[in-house]
Amino acid sequence: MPANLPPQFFALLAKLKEAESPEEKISILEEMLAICPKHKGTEKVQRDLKSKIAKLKKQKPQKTKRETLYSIPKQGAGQIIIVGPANSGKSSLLNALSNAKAKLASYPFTTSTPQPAMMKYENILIQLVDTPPLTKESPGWLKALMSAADGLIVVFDLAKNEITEEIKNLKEILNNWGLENKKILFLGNKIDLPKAKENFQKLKDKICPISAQNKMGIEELKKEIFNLLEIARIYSKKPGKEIDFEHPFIVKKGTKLIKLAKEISEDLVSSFKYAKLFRKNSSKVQIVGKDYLLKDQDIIEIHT
Ligand SMILES: Nc1nc2c(ncn2[C@@H]2O[C@H](COP(=O)(O)OP(=O)(O)OP(=O)(O)O)[C@@H](O)[C@H]2O)c(=O)[nH]1
Ligand SMILES: [Mg+2]
Repeated sequence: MPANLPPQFFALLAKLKEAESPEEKISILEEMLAICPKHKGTEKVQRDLKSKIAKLKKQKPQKTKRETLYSIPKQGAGQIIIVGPANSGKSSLLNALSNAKAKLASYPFTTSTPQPAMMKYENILIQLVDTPPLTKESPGWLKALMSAADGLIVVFDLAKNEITEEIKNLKEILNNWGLENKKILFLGNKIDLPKAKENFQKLKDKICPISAQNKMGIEELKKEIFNLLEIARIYSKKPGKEIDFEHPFIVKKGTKLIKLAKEISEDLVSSFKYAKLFRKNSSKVQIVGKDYLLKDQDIIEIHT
């Protein structure tokens, strides 16, 4: 029985060859296993992947340093770190956006280690990481995690009396840590509370109101998170074949078509002649070249 592996599987295979650390290899292999279709034809592939993961896990040296212990390997289409003051609702937000069941409580430092979870946005998964409260005294691993991330969500408790002060303090930490130019979404949580509504009216800072508890603004937020990443989902089509809308390639918005061709297969770079560009729900077909800049939801059929 043919395995019918999706194109993203082969892109990950290429990435695996370049991966150096066991952690990176495990993360790629786990992603390959996750997207591998589950049927009889792929049983051997699945077995091989599982055995490679098990072998690498055994090989992994015992880590003692917190810095490395708390690094989270990236998964999915992008990694977003959720940060903010104590009790602002970071864990509640993680739970509202994903299937995670992070512990919530009205006392501070309920979360003491980073907790990753996957958020589904349409046909892709985006990794979110919940973290302990962010203060000037936060440990180095949190700064490292934030620096390496593709984007940040900063959550404030809008119902707090000192909200303006808290926003100012947090922005200061981001500046001091050299993170002010990262892609950041500022959120004001607990808008379900009257006090929060009152504070929000007076705020001058650009902040998006939500309620993690009542799920207000959560669906819109998922789209905002996707937009923050500035990525594009590209579907590769083979002449005469069905389009696989479930396994898009993920590239940075505006990536040149030839770069994607290289990711699909090195051979395509030299043999590339032109590509047909289709759009969902449109019968229009455009002919594009190597330098075409990819947009979200482009359907590409490469001709050699
Ligand atoms: N009214 C209201 N309460 C909320 C909302 N989101 C969270 N809470 C409450 O606020 C408290 C803190 O929520 P958490 O999600 O644990 O906050 P956190 O930021 O993860 O807290 P730490 O991990 O300690 O930093 C809990 O009692 C939650 O039930 C919200 O949207 N509205
Ligand atoms: Mg928490």
